[in-house]
Amino acid sequence: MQVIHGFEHVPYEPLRFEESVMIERSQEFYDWLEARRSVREYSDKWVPKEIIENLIKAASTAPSGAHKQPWTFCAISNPELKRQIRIAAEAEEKESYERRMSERWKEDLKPMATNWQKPFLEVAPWLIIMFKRVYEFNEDGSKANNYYVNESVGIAAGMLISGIHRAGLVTLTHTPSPMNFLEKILERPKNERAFLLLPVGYAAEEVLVPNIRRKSLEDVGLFFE
Ligand code: IYR
Repeated sequence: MQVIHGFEHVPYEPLRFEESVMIERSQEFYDWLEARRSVREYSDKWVPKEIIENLIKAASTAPSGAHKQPWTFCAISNPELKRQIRIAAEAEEKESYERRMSERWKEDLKPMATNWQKPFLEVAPWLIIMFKRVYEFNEDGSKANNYYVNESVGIAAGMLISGIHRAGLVTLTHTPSPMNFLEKILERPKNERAFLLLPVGYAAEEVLVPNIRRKSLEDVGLFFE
């Protein structure tokens, strides 16, 4: 144990593999993530709470600015709360689709076949709502800083989505806009802002997803060797 700038540091043993094993593992990881799809139609089949707890714990291992972990995950299975969330989300979405979104935006969304109706908010057994904590409260009520909050919560969201896929469940990144109704319904403190809503469950039988392709490595990766 060593003390650096007055803080304890301990040895860390990262996982290490042969190069050939790393190639295999990274290829497998890609194949496995490539098989993920966003799903909009859900079964109402129950998902045990323990799975959701593990997924939240896993997402909360994300790196964050100054290790402040500026997130709260609200996991909702309560049917009355899910109903309230659906009603409020659909009211916002209806307004968005009918008035707020540009024609160009709606044109871009055509492959997703979305509309203002969000039945998955009641059908999926769980909704996980991620809140970002834009600051913290000290014990005396004064404010303490968090850092790189959007980056930190975004990384945690990616890890949560991957975890849901790994568990054999499906999700969707739903961003009703504005989302502040979630802060009200869930009675969140003033320092929390809704970031992302993820329905979690099994896909409905015979679910369809848009026939879209991901960009290739050549499109997204540039190598400067
Ligand atoms: N929030 C709306 C619209 C929407 C926007 C984008 I960008 C999408 O990729 C999908 C939907 C909705 O959830 O329907």
